[in-house]
Amino acid sequence: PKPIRLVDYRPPDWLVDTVDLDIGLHPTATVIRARLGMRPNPAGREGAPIVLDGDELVLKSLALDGETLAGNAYSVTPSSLTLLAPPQRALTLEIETLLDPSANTKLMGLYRSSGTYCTQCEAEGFRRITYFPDRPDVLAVYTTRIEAEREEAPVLLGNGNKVEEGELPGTTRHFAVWHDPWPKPCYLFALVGGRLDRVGDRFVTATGRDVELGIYVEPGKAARAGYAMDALKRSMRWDEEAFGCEYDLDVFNIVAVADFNMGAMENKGLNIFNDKYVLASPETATDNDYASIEGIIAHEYFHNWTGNRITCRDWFQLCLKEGLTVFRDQEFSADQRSRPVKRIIDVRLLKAYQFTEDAGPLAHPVRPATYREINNFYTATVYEKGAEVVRMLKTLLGSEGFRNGMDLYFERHDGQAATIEDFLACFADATGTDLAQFALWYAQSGTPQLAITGEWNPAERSYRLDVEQSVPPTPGQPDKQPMVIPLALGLVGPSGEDLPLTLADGTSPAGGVLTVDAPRHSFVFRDVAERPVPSLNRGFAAPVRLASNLSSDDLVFLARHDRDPFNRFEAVQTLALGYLIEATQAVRSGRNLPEPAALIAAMGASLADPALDPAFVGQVLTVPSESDIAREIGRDVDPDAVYAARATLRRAVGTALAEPLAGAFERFAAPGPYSPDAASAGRRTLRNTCLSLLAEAGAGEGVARALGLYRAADNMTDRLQSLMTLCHHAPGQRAEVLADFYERFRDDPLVLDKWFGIQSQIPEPGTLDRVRELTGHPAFSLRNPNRVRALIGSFATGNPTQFNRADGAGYDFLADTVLGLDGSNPQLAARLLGALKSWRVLEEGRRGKAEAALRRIAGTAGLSPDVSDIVTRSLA
Ligand code: HT7
Ligand code: ZN
Repeated sequence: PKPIRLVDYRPPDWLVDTVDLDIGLHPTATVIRARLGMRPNPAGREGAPIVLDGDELVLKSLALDGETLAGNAYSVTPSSLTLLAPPQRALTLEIETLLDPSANTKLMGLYRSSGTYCTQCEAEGFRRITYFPDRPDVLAVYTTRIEAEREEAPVLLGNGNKVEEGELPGTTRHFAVWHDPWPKPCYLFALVGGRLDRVGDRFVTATGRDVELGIYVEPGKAARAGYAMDALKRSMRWDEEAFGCEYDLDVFNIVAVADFNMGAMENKGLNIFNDKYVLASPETATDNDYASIEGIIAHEYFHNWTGNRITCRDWFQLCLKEGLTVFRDQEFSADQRSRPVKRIIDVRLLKAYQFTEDAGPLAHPVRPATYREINNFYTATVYEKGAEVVRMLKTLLGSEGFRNGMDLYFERHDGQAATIEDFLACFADATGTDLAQFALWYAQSGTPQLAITGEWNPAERSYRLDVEQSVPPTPGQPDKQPMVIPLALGLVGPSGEDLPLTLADGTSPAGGVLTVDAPRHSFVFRDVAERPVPSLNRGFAAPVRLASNLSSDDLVFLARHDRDPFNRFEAVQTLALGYLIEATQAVRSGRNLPEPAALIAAMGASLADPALDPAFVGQVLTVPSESDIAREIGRDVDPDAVYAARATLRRAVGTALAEPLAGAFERFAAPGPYSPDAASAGRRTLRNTCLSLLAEAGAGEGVARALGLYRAADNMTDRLQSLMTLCHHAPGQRAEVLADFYERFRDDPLVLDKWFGIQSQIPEPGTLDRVRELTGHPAFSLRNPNRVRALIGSFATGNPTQFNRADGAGYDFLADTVLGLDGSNPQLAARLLGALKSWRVLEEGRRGKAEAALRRIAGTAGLSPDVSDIVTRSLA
């Protein structure tokens, strides 16, 4: 297909004001009758035909203002229905289509998940239900009548409020009618029909509106929806308090389904979720699962204002709703939990996924200028970097300026389909700030680099910071302009206190934030009597790569004294990365590995500091991942050498700190029954991190302790972490504990996913064979995306040595899987293929094998647009 370009945007020629749907659910022959109230768009082309999108539809009938249309009045292609010469006035179009939801394996449009009828319309799934102008700038009011066998689908749900329901006399069928008063684009349409259990609650909004809340799950699973409901109510209250956003319908429903391509979907008043992000009990969900549920429930709920009430003009503006809503969910979780730890976790993810994407062939701007397949742009760049851009706006404008800009955005654009320009104009107008250069964050891809040199001048009692910025070339963007980068910093004095920041002209940077907007700056601070250590990019205020002249001693100092917790953590990570890069080189050249004494001392100091939050210490003790190290090395990467260096460091830490690690493991044992709160989860993170280091080092009875923890565990966090530790460091015990785990949870799909995932991540030569064998396990299915991601996705992204086997067998396996999956679920296939995006950083031998696997895919006939787009860009 031809690329779609942002510059070619044209308003729609025809608008749809009302959509009345009458849907007769049937497993293989669902009938959709759509009545569209349409009119010519004054902003469109005069006399234009009506062109509607369609995909895999069977057209049964078509009528205009009640009259069946003659065959020569319209034309149908596999992707469109065109009324060639419609009257240029308001009109009603009636379209009848026929679908087979059971055959819909793409999980887009109307499909069945474990027998439940459900829909997924973002981005372009509504055209798989009926012919429609499937673009987000066509907003309509929907009324949906759903009819089904009562036995098969006693629960019938739609967008908005339920206005009618009843039986069909003399039949076994029943119906419900839902009306959504808020105009919306068709990607927010949803319906559900099935045999589901319900957990109910209510919420009274700030202005006293009573909202009925429902979470619908597979029969027998209602007891596991309590945490999601609690998270929902907390989200609703938080959005009122933090952003003044109140819910606007009488009902808010969530439905959990087992087969879902992504995490969840924010359909108006009827969110549909991957059940992984709804269902939780102490025995089946880890602390991370609980945190994800809280974050995703909040994210989808927050879309009600940022995405639904104000939507996107076109799909290039995806970050308008996604980046902003990720920022909002991150802030929510930071308020519910530890803010510093939440920031550390978010930055780890940002670096792992977005920095990697930005450094490879799939790099694209936060707002892309062109795409071939929009499904491939639900990326870490659009979501996570998009959120960082919003965070920078807040840093630059201050809390009050940011809130004023948001208030103006809600006021000015409610009910509209907006653009990034509209969004930025609200902040510019609310604060009187020129944001023209800042807007480059949306247009230029690549992670900016800051090179910073600091020098203290004792004679002049001044401190100078020389700052240079550059943005690396990325696909289609060889040359870049300088960005606006908020540089949050402090100068930490010898006794650990922040020195006053006074620039040479006597002013102080507001909030300790310097604005870097030119290729080079020199900032001189005066009245600096003693040599400070600069704490740079505090809180990771800007998503940049930083190189500075800080010494190892400076980093150790910051790790102990910086009042910014993020930078205390980051100082240890920087020390660790420096060591790991050197150690990787030493492994490759057969030299002795360096001594990580300073790093171990810094980690030991954190472990010994009773004032620190255990969750924070757990993060400090978590050394950078193999992928982090590979990304920092950036070229000619040998994943085996990276693994060896990292394992050596972990062994050194486990050996040197055996006593305090074992002490912390004992000290932070749970005082009572399991609770998913952040403080309790933090204690478990720390204990399990200690355990894993001890087991790696063969010290402090790590393996015996892990076995004890596995057997006694009353919760999934401890059970899974100890299982992983045993699988990695106690091969003798592996078979027994894996079998035990399987027997305990064989009937629980979400937990079985964890069992598949753990095995695929064992860093041993036998793992690929094991993964292949597991694809033949009776519980494995290519039809369930969670299962595919658990086994094959975790192998490709969570097992660097085995996926990147020197013989290329890991790449071949992935290529076979992608090709095997492409026909049934192209979206999932394309996502899996993303695991090969960093192939160019590999050493020559592996690089050649990865390229061969990509070329084999590229040379296969009949690829989906999804896979074809990823493979083409990966090889470009
Ligand atoms: N807005 C939702 C995106 C989504 C999606 C996109 C393409 C294909 C399937 C999908 N399911 C959900 C989710 C979100 O970001 O909130
Ligand atoms: Zn979203």
